[in-house]
Amino acid sequence: MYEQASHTLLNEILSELKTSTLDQQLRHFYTRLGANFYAIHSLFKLLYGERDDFKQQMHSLVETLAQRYIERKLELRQSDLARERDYNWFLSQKWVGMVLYCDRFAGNLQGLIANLPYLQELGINLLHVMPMLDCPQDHSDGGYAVRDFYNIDSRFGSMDDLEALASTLKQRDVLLVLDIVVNHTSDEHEWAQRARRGEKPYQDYYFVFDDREIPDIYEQTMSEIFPVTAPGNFTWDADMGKWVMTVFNTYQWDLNYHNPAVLIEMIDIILFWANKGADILRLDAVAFLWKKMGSVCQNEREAHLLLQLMKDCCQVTAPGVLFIAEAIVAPSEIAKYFGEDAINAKECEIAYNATLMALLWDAVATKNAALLNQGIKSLPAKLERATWLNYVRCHDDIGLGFDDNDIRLVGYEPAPHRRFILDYFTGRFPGSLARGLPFGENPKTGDARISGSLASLVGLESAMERGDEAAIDAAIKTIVLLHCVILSFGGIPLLYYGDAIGTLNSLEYLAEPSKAADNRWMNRSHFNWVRAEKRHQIGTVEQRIFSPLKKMIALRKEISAFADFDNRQLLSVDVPNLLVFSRTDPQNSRNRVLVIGNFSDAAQTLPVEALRAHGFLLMDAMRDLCTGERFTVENDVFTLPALSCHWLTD
Ligand code: OTU
Repeated sequence: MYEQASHTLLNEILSELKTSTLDQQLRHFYTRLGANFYAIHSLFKLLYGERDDFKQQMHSLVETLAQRYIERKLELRQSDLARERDYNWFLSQKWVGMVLYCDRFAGNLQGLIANLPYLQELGINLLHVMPMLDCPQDHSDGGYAVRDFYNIDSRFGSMDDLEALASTLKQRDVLLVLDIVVNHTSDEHEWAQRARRGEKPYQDYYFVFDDREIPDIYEQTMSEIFPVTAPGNFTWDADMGKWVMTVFNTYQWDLNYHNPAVLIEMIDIILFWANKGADILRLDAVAFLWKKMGSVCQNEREAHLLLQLMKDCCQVTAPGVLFIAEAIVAPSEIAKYFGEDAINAKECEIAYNATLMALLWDAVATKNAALLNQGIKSLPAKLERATWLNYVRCHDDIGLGFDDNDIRLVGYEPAPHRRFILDYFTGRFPGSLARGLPFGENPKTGDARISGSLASLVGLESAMERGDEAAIDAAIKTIVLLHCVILSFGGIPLLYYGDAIGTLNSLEYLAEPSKAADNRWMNRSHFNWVRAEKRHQIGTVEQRIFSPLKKMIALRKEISAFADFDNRQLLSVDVPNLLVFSRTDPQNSRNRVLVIGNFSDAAQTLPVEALRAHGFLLMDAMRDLCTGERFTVENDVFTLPALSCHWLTD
């Protein structure tokens, strides 16, 4: 009955479309619409079925898909077809990513194009350029408070520059990742301006209330994201004379997806950027998409339905384009953003592995891998056609997003343990060389996160100041070790732009009033090209980081066991300082790599017996792929130097 209704509606929409777009080459569009329509219609009905204008909205959605398809360039359509045929293309080990701010890295988009050789020298072939859309000068949240979703901010260049970047990257086989800020707009966005002026249809794009009654109910269950700089979840707008929901900063208005017009606008924006040549779109703050009074307003079922809809719509118009879910949520929730069922409920093909990131930082502070091992064990299984974005550091703070239960399982108490991690990275813990700052400390909940650059957090800054060679060496080794793990774990490694040359905290932000209160800017420095030059000078700090990273990146691309096909096995070896896992080539099970990371600042021994139990025969010795040297067994033990990482094969 229902399927019949869906079919009739499809025919109705198609006949309308066909008359208006007769001459277009829409064969593939019709096939894909046919294949996805049932899902799109069902989801749309689940979310908006009760509305009188349901059918009209459905028409408008399909029209958007068709218009954006008509606009899609031939070369992008061809790439869609190729990716449909080779649908697991992004699971290959060949991809290695970097995320950067184009202005902070190279001035603007043209500067970025001119400086691509730096990335290519390192082996980067996936480039996430942080958001570049038009934002207010001051209230921009680093690009995440968008004023105009269809325009590049003049600070970065023009649309032509962006298109030039996209085509240059394409020629060089480098993937382009762009941001879509799906959850909110700037309060200077046209929709917000019109809402302010009292236009009801635009007030319906947001959550606006005359008084505190409903906001108070919402706030009983919602958490605060920026408790220091933007406490609460609502902001009084004096011009409008109403309260508006602002989960993040006070100038970021949350979009109301209870209104289908908002969803259709956002799908149009997604497809617009897909048509500009983005290979992958990073969907910001996806966990927050659906607000429901009485709930935490995160990870709601409807947020998943919205993402499924976005994905299905993208499948119709731009099927080659992938989504990254930016959902920095509990480990058990993250994998749900891949979709919970491979056929019916696809969402994002890629998700930030925020769990691994946090666990790695735990291992750095504790100098052992107990919680890291436990947390990896608890990582939920993911879909086959899905992969992690593995990262050490990014533009945001570090949330201690591991599971309390895992913390207990390794013998710590959650609250004091988190406190220790925070103290360690903010340098309050005796002996710690870390130079981070607490971010988002919330006295009501006791929560806090950490800001700071990778190099400063692992102690490089303090070590250099003291001229302490041993500490400098340990910091460099830690940086290499962390990258060694993300390069071999399974998934796409994503490097942060200054990390390959050991960029320290930057305090420039303190001089800018609009940034001074947000210490995440500590870790968003202007790329130092003078220091970058030193990467070629043997013995410099820069060279001691850059060279091994470059070498591991090149190696990773050659190791087919590092492709992500559910081919990682965590090996428990009973040495708490070590992380040990094996990666097996899905095509040839004899082709295996053993990854061993030692998080201790002392050498550790690993009894070979522990590896034999996992089928590594170690007849002779193993070869370390990174050094090319034999890794020999003496007295039945392997000796792992302090803070070392190894990729071994038999
Ligand atoms: C994202 O962040 C962006 O990465 C931040 O830079 C933005 O400020 C924010 O959205 C608002 O656009 O929403 O799902 O712990 O991890 O704010 C996670 C803070 C997000 C960030 C969180 C994150």
